[in-house]
Amino acid sequence: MSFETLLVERDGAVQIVTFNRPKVLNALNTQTIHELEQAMREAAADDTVRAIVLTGAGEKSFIAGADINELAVLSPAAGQRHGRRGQMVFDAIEQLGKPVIAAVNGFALGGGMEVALAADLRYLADDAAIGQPEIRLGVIPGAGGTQRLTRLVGPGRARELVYSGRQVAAEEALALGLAERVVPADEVLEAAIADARALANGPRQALAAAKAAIRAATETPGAAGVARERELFLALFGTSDQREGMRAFLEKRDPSF
Ligand code: CO8
Repeated sequence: MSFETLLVERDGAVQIVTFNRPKVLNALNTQTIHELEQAMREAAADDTVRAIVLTGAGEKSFIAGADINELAVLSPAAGQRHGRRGQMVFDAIEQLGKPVIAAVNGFALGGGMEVALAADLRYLADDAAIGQPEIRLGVIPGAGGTQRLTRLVGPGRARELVYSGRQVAAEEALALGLAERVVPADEVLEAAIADARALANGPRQALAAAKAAIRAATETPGAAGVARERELFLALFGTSDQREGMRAFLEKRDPSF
């Protein structure tokens, strides 16, 4: 399917999804959320897609948040629907059984930071700025931000960031655990694609299980998380990934997944 607010391209087994409204710094409107939902559904269903990279069009911004022109005029009921939809779509990114890397090429603010938080890994351009400025608009992060941010950086830091609404520069984001890599701005997309390619060549079932197990650790307290890990771990025995991975080790060769 073709989209108006997203650009969806392929690099082998890597799907590259570019938020494409550069005139408004790729702000998310209702159409973008609908299209993202569709793009994630298609990526989930397509076995030839093994990893996904999310990025923003232009050099200035990943996503500067929800489209404030639209948000400002939403009725309370429409606002609730929009927020719920955003939550569902970002949950779908987090729950996709394939690795997702956010190549954050500039501003990732509000709903834009929430998209990045829903990805597995965040690679930030060295001039990127990430933040949850909603408090300054009289609201709070409404698409998973309070939950995912708290899980990533802990409640104290999450409070400081959400209460202040300040922008965090790339190096600080790295130190806080909000970013996995900081890369020169003109290399961030290529770095994300290169690592996504490596993941795409990895063991599909084991990566999906690792993603689900780590999510269980952040979402499920104590014993239930350990039980979920055990379930996912045991379910890998007998899969082609497990058989090939262990056979290759014993045969002293590289695995072919
Ligand atoms: N919505 C609509 N338009 C925007 C947005 C936005 N979020 N951000 C930037 N734009 C527009 C500007 O209005 C401007 O348009 P124009 O050229 O017509 O005046 C154009 O993009 C360029 O922006 P600036 O001139 O402002 O560029 P600067 O470099 O001066 O500043 C900033 C860049 C700092 C990013 C600034 O644009 C800014 O502060 N933007 C708003 C950031 C923000 O507050 N984001 C949070 C929005 S609220 C939110 O995301 C809640 C999410 C709720 C869940 C959503 C589920 C989908």
